Amino acid sequence: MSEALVSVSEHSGVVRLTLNRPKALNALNSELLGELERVLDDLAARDDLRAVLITGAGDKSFVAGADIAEMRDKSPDEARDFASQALATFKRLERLPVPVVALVNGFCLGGGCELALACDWAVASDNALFGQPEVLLGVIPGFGGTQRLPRRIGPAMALDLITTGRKIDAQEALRVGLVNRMVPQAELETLAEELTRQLGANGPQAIRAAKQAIHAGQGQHLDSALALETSLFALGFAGPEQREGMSAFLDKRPPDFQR
Ligand code: CO8
Repeated sequence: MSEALVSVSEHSGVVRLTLNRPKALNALNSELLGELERVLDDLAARDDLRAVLITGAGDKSFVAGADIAEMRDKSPDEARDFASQALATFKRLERLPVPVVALVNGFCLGGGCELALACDWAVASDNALFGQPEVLLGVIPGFGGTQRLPRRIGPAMALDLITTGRKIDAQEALRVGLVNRMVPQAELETLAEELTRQLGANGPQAIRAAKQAIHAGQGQHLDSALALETSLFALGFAGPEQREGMSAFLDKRPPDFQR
């Protein structure tokens, strides 16, 4: 049997997805995207899911882009279908009700950068390299880059990266807000374990509500977004999680949130 293109492991409800085509630097082809889509559908149906971490196999690359060999001979209609498949898959990731974190461990280019942008946030090893080099191939980003990149780092910086196709290192990615944290490559695994521990231990309903409030609120007027926060905040007092969290504080013990 051939090896899975998306490997899945799990600890305390925190699922780690590893994109597994290291010989092609984990480039995204339609087979891998199809597998990712199926895995995400399974995850979306779970109410015990706490968080998702997504990374690339090997120590050289997160994802080096969409698969150029698969794309080269496509007609416009086939190119549209390929882009639509990726956009739909990334939407599934974005719409998971739990935090999704990209663990960027090397090349994060083109469709790889667009995948990281569909995650809630990204952390990177110091060898990571980011860019949208599509113009060097005679196309524009087609997996969401022209829309999610300016929303994350501002239109001027997005235009700089997309029109020059230049690559930036993890330090610059940190400075412009493309990644939240950067660690030496040897410490990325420790950071992943720390994130797994934190996201697996904190109040699961509170974490889901926080993601819902932030995502839904972005597209709203501040007044209605604040009203949404108030509703979700109050709803938190309807379940056992708030009582456990506050009782644990007052009892001077760690909280034990039921899964
Ligand atoms: N697609 C297919 N294969 C790839 C890709 C890719 N994106 N990137 C690397 N590979 C393969 C190489 O062909 C090579 O294969 P082989 O060993 O069989 O020759 C193997 O991975 C290793 O790559 P290199 O030998 O090139 O490794 P280096 O360390 O010398 O270089 C780089 C690493 C700098 C990452 C280099 O491989 C590179 O520049 N890759 C392409 C990066 C790129 O341009 N990415 C953007 C792709 S376009 C895109 O993502 C647009 C999405 C929108 C699509 C719209 C839908 C139609």
